[in-house]
Amino acid sequence: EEISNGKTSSFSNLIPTIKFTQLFINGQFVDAVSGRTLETISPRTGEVIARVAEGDSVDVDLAVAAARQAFDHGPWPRMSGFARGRVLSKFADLIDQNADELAGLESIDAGKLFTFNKMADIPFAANLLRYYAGAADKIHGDVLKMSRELHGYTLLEPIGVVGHIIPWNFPCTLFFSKVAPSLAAGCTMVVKPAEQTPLSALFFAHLAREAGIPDGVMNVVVGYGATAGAAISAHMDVDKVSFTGSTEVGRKVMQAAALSNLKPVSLELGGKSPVLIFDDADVDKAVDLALLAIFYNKGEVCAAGSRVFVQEGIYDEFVKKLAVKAKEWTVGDPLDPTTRVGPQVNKTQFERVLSYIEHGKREGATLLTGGKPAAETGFYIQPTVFTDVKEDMMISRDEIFGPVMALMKFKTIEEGIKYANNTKYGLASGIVTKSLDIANTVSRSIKAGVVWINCYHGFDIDCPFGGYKMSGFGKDFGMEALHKYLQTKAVVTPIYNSPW
Ligand code: TXE
Repeated sequence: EEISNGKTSSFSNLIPTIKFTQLFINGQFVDAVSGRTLETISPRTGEVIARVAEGDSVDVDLAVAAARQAFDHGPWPRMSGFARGRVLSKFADLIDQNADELAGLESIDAGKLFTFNKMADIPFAANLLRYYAGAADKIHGDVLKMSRELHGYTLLEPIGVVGHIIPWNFPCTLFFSKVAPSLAAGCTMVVKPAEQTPLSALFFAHLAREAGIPDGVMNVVVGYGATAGAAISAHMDVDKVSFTGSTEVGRKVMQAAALSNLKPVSLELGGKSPVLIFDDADVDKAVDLALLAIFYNKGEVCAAGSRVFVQEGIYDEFVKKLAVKAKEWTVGDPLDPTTRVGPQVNKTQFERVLSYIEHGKREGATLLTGGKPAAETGFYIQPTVFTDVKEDMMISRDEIFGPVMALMKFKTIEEGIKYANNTKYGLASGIVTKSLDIANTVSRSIKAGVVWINCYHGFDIDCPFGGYKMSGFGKDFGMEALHKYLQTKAVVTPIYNSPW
């Protein structure tokens, strides 16, 4: 059967051949036991680009068994941290060497910008591996100050078999934000990429094998959430689940963990992050920042600055300039280096975002720019800005996960803080001001896992990222992420020959 990869594009030379479409279990690419496949569809064209093996609970069982064997009896948790680090460094080099192919896969599968991805996401993934490679031989416990004649120390041991459940908006970065620290810790794992974007994860499986990661250590099972994903979170032999996705599914993952073996979970969930722009801000810079906050990665970012609050003194000027500058965010083929906004990941998300836009209109918000699909084919939406948004409107409460900004006005600092915190979420936030007093006060008052002052999307490898409130708990990135995959064992022995 003919599979179109949208090769009609003028950038078709950037489209890679798809080499890996099977599950990766115990070091081998294999079909699903059921023999079933699922279609992965290009958001650029709406066409099927590949059929990929569709794993379910039976395949998860096989992958968990392989990971269990590799953890209990294999070399990975037993080798020195230094030796594991060397393998991770090699894995990182292989990612760099395959940057073009990986960026191409991410463009056709997830609609991500080729040029940006090659310059940012792919090197970031490689550097995540290098960061944790450097940490792998520095994992150690403490010597304890015991109050009696006892000698005590702690060991930090790998937690065991980890299940990683990954969404489709950053298939590469989020894969390595979880896989890299857990590999460094000495864990083994089953990774389930999102069913919408399985291609890069399978390519990573191939590179892991090339790098020398032993069989069974890193298994990749493609499949749907309700089958493969649910099987991971309910599995009696999975020791920890790290999940990124919707708040709704996060709740299910935690429930499944509680009802099975009480495995610890970490959840990185949705957001409705505020950007507060104060009267003393440079308006042009503030406009650019607000546009980046919401339109970066077509608004499919958990940390997107989707609620923008502008203080009344500069509000009118801000809105005027925003309407002009929003047009600089050109929508188009993600393979085209001049494109700034690619297509939404799939038809479901495309329709969901459009239905929120309709809600916004019906609820009485004013459409400043955008508001419609941006092309005949593919899942493109015009960057959209609503003004006159009220706090109780759906477009200011729900995570839309698309290029839709809700703009509001505020008077005092206290009012700004109150608006910013009026959400069930608490993932990220931004402040634009020249005043150190305002920056300090507001950053301590906002209930969110990160506050970006005079910048937005300031992610970095050493900077812990994760939510407050219903945006979840547990951090990705930084040394905190490594500790999610370790557990502490206390070892105690008497100094003198006493039974206690
Ligand atoms: O997410 P899901 P969806 C938000 C965003 C988006 C909405 C819906 O608002 O519009 O969620 O997206 C797996 N047990 N975010 O439906 O379903 C699924 O297969 C175990 C924010 O795509 O949460 C995929 O691998 N796993 C977010 C992963 O969960 C299950 C990124 C995420 O998919 C499962 C994505 C189950 N019962 C969406 N059901 C962020 N925080 O960045 C699904 N999955």
